[in-house]
Amino acid sequence: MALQPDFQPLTTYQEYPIDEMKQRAETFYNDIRRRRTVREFSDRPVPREVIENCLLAAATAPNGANMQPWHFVAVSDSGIKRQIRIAAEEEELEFYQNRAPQEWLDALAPLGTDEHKPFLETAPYLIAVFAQRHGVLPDGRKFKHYYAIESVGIATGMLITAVHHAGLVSLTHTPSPMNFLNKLLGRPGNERPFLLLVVGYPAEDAKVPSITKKPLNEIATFI
Ligand code: IYR
Repeated sequence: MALQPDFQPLTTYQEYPIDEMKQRAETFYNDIRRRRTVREFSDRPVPREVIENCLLAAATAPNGANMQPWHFVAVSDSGIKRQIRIAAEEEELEFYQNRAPQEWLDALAPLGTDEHKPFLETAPYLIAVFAQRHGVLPDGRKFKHYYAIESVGIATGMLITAVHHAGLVSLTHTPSPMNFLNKLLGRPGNERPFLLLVVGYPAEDAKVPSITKKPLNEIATFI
């Protein structure tokens, strides 16, 4: 039997005067545009509470039929981080040496990436994001998750934003394939690794590639 709708007043919405709205939109843009993907991390520890609040923020994401088809594994254990590094570097070596077509390697060239992933051990937290392709009822029956990948993508974007807002940096890392994460982190077969978010402080001498973002008139059309 399907549940009946149960509504309550919208009490959390806040409207701002137009000038304040303009200011907020501009201020937010100017803050989020400072975010850079970082590949050189400090080993400085990060409070677990910060990670918890970032995950709670991510889990407020809009998602298909509110099934919240995600699971996050926050890894700070150095032994598990090492195992993740070893497994990821094995896949990455194969990727850079054999699997990646030249066109893909050419596209990555400006980023200067290679198969070495020391940040997987240096950074204080690795957050493995899993997408649940379907849900499982207590009796073991499966039920469909709608728009699972879109939902997890939105939640991950919000997680990245929350991490930035807290004053930390992140790296969206996608060792490919990354099914080793299920085994290492003990996640069930209905969960597919979506990405590994590396989180922490940047290394003091961290460098980032000189790249630019497309201008508004290329990314958007107003009609
Ligand atoms: N997973 C590899 C390759 C890689 C792919 C893309 I697309 C990037 O934007 C960056 C890297 C790696 O992590 O090196």
